[in-house]
Amino acid sequence: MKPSVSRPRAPLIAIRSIHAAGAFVATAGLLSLLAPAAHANPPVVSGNGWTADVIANPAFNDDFNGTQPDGTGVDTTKWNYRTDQYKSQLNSVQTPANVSVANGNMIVSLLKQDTPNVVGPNGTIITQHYTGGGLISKQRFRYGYYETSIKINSTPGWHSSFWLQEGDGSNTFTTDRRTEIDVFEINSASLTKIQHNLFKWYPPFTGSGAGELTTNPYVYSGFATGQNFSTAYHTYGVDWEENSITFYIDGVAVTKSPAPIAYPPSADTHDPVSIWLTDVASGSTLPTASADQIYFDYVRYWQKDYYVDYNDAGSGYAEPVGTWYTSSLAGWTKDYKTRYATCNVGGNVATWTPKIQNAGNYDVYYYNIVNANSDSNMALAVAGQTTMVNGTTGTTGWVKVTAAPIAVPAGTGTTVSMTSSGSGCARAENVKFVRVN
Ligand SMILES: [Ca+2]
Ligand SMILES: [Ca+2]
Repeated sequence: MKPSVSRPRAPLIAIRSIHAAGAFVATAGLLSLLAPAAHANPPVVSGNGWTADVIANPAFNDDFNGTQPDGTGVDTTKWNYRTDQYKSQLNSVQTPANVSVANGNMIVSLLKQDTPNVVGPNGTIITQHYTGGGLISKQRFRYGYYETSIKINSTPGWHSSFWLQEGDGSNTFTTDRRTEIDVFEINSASLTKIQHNLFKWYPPFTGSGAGELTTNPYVYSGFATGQNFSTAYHTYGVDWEENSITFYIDGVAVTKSPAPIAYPPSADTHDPVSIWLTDVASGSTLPTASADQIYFDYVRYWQKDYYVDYNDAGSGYAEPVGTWYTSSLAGWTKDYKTRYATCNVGGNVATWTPKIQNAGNYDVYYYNIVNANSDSNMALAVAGQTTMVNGTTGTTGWVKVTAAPIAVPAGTGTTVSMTSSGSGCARAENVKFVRVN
């Protein structure tokens, strides 16, 4: 259950206005438009773990201050470039040359510029007449609060977006993508309209758009904000929790009622996703200007809870003792299965070790896969406490294995260890550390 949501705090950050001024006073003289957008921290809900230390320490951050002494240069340790050339509805080729960093902004240039010899529909060779671009984070993330501040381009024909999906930018429609969260999409032919989406993708990917389920969890277009998003910076955010999603504009929740959107892991894969900051020529309206630009002031991701799922490569899950197999029993998220050790053998061990960014007090949960032949007496040990869990009764789901919140240091010093009893099949899937205070 989620406590009732209070409005997120929106303190003004001094450095934010400096960047905005630096970017635009010199180039456009639009001083009257430079009032900095409110900088919204993660949505503060009393007691839900968004503590001051977590808010002060984003898990991912780029202020776009450059890698060079003059403040230019994309930090390619953090980012891949979007470089796709064609898909349905895509009218531009994306190039690294269109992406730059200057004056505290990441800038995507949108150009009327021919690219010949592009492989188009059904293998035909076409010429694309526009170029766009964007950045895709090399790191992937899951639950938490994501936010960027953007001044949208003003001329029609372009599709700007801050979105979350698997992929490295070379192909928008990768075959291993599943979860897509569009924090916003703006078609610059309609600069007062904004769209938010959750999409679920599943194989087979036989063509552009194929594989998308017809019933998407959430698509909403056209928030009537009464403002033109291209005239000033605005912040766009999403709070992705295990069971829900809330979208924000300028720190205000804008999710269509009822909010937040129910989005449980039983309904989708909830795969870790990369952050995409992109602008491309797309749709039926072709660009009318020969050049335009979009400005991204910063992007941040805050994390308060930690999940160690065996499906996530490098998550910290291990099977140090015994022989383990993949089970046909469903797991924590849709479509993924679980693990089990040789049945009726005691002493099999699975471990989960999160990489904790911020020391604090956490509740720890084990995902219990209930089945008639599961282990009836698994020992879940963490931080000197051991809790016995029965896998034969009740409902598959989270079981708290800490009587009270435990103090967890930063780093990888805290491990949850599960040991089989010898009665039934011990099962392993996921453990979570939920920040309490
Ligand atoms: Ca900046
Ligand atoms: Ca899993």
